[in-house]
Order: sequence, then structure tokens, then C-alpha cells
Amino acid sequence: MVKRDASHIAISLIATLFVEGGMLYASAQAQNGIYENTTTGTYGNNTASQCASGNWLTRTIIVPDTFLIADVNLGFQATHAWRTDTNLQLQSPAGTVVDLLTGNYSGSWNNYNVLFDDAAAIQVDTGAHQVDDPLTPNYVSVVRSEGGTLASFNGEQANGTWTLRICDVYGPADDGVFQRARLFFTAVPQAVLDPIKSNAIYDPAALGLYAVPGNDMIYTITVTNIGTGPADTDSIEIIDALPPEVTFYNGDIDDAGPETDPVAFSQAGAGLTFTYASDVAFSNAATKPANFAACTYTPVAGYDPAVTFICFNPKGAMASGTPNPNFSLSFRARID
Ligand SMILES: [Ca+2]
Ligand SMILES: [Ca+2]
Ligand SMILES: [Ca+2]
Ligand SMILES: [Ca+2]
Repeated sequence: MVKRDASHIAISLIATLFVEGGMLYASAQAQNGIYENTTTGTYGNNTASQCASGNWLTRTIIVPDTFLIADVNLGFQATHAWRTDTNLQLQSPAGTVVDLLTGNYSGSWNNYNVLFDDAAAIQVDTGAHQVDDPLTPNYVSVVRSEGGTLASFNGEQANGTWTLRICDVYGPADDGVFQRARLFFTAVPQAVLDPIKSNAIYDPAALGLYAVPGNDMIYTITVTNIGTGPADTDSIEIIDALPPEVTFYNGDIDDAGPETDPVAFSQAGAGLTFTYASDVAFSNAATKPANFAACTYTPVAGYDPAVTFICFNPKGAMASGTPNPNFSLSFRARID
């Protein structure tokens, strides 16, 4: 679900855009962040039971960005003379825990310098990975977990504190030294809707009219999808507060011009449909209606001073792409 309150934007639009569903939220740069911990530390002198009871070396990685996870890989590097003593767990901000290394002390190979990736051809410490890991470059051996799968984190929010728990289940002959770990994300494509509101004097005869009381204004809300994915079908709701110094005009927005309804719609690449009768509603409430369905006022013909909010719900799944798709909604109001 994505919700963006357009009142955060420094324009006069007091609108709420709702974009419901799986494809929204993260900024495109989020997946380019570097989320890594390089604070070394010794882990060891545990027995299996101590390890299970939580006697871990702990390292955390903070993800400051907000996005949903489509895929995550974990880079992990530790020095160890008998590396399969290592038990490694990763816990997400949501609390999901996955074992990457189970501590089965099955082989004496030195060091881990791995990238855990569910898509890797081989499991850690099997096949071609039954060799010492070199320590450069970082995370050079691409392997699958021998415990759970990283896909368990898919669909979760990446933002927050990730925790690594590391222990040596077979001591005290040898300990390990944690060197570094890094999270690599692919974000779920998301719609990010950017609204702008503008106004212009209504002057169809080009008389050079001024924005003074008695004349009409055309207000236009333009919404651009600057994100990487489409908005969910029918999910866009815009609730705009009419400026207090104007009165909504419930008539033909452009008189003799080609429009016929009180609201004009246009789009570029957005792939939406717009039907005035079903996709525009009104409110005479003092405070912002909670959603489009709560806009239940029927305005009278002509100028109606009772209208306080105008509500829009264009239909379809707003597309993403290059150039960024956009749509515009215009209505008319008289300056009091
Ligand atoms: Ca060894
Ligand atoms: Ca992966
Ligand atoms: Ca050991
Ligand atoms: Ca007209």
C-alpha cells in the first residue's frame, strides 16, 4: 500500500492521493544504497546449546530507505580456520529470522567470503565451494544458504534495523572473526505520485481579464508518476479543498468550448479512463472527507458556495515509464 499526502508538498493543493497495493513506496535510488557493517569481532567458545540460547556476536545494518523487498542477497565475510563451525542468522526489521549457516562443523575449509543468493547454482560448503574462500574481493563466492531462504524477506519493508547473529558452535579449539557483511536489495517497482496544482484566469475571449472578484479561475491538478511501477487499478483518489475565497462552478467549464462537464480531464501516457458522472464527487463538509466514497454532496447547478471539497477517482492503473506519465484535472471557480 502506498499513501502519499500531497499536503506535504509546498503548493496550495490540499489533496490526498491514495495508491493502494503492492507496487509503491520506494524511491528509485533506494536500491542503490550501501548497507554494510564492517566492525570486526570475534565469535567463538560456544557450544551448540550456548549458541541456541542467544550467546551471539551481534552486528546490525541499518537501512534508512523505505521500500518493499523484491529480492535480497547477503554478503558475509569471516575468517575462520574451520569455518563450518559457524552459525549465521539474519533477522529483518519485521522480525523474520533466516539461518544462512547452520553450524554443522562438517568441513575444515578456511574463511567465508560469500554472497548468499537464492539464485546461486550451488549451496554453501558443497560442490565447488568445498575449498578455502579467498578474502578478496569482498563476497566473491556466490552460494545458496544451507538453512532457510532469503526469499522469506520478500515483500517486507526494508527500512529499519537488520540483525546478524553469529556464533561458533564448536569450541574452544578455534574461533571465527567477523569481517564484514552487506545487504544487497532489489526493490519492488513502485508508483510515486507527484501532484501539482496551478491556476489561471478564465478568459476564453482573451479580453485580458484580471484575477479579481467576480471573475472566474481555472484550477488544474496535474499528477505525475515519477516512480518505477504502475499504481494499482482504480486506486488513485484525489480530494482537493476548494480555496475559501472562491465558489465552485457546476456548469460547462468552458461554455462554448469543446468540454461539456464541470471538470476537464487530459492525460499523457497515463493509461487511465475518466468519466465525469462516476469519477467526480463533491463534499460540503468542513473537514476533509476520508476518501472518495465519503464525498456525497450533490451540488446545485451554476455557482454553488456550499462545495468545500472536490473529489476525483480516475479509473485504471496509472502507468509508469519514460517520460513520466501524467494526467490533469481542471475545474472552474469564481473569485468571491
Ligand atoms: Ca582449515
Ligand atoms: Ca537473490
Ligand atoms: Ca570452533
Ligand atoms: Ca463547453
